[in-house]
Amino acid sequence: MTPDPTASPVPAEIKAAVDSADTTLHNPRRAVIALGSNLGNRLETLQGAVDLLEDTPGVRVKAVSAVFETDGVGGPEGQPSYLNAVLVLKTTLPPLSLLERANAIEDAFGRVREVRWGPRTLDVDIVAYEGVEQDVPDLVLPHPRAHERGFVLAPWFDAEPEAELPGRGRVAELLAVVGEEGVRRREDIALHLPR
Ligand code: PH2
Ligand code: MG
Ligand code: MG
Repeated sequence: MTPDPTASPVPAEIKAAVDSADTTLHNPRRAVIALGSNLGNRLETLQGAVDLLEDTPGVRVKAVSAVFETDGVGGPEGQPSYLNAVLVLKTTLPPLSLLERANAIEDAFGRVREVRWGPRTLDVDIVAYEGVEQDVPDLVLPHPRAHERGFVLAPWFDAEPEAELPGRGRVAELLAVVGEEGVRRREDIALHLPR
């Protein structure tokens, strides 16, 4: 069927309403995810999270950092050390849909929500989503503590040396300020991109 050239275009306000009701975006956006685990088989869990993210419709994992062994920051004294890594994604999911998926992946690995900053099988945090800066109850973007956490900045710098944290500046500079104490790159283990 050929389009009727005399048909009226969709009014802008209707278009806007349809777009905001849609759960997907048309252009993929760049998102940065931090993974952390300090209970159970930490490496297997992190790889499982990478695989489940890649299996998500509307998500492609574009880059995976090296794995870092890191001392626990905050939380109970003497909690076991973490494995941390950072992923760069392209996604057509809007931020809150990506967050829902991140939470579902944590649940799939038996995450129990108890002590704040306490030990966990899996933590999947959205560190940044394009240049978005927002402060809404469920999701603050960028992650409000990313700029001061070596366990996020060191793997992010590894995955994306030129990266910028929206509103905070270059990851390389933030990492130089924070330093790498308590953050050790593990040369003996690695995560891989699915397929
Ligand atoms: N996550 C926390 C609290 N403390 N410490 C390290 N080393 N790595 C983490 O991923 C981490 C933490 C809360 O999300
Ligand atoms: Mg976290
Ligand atoms: Mg979290």
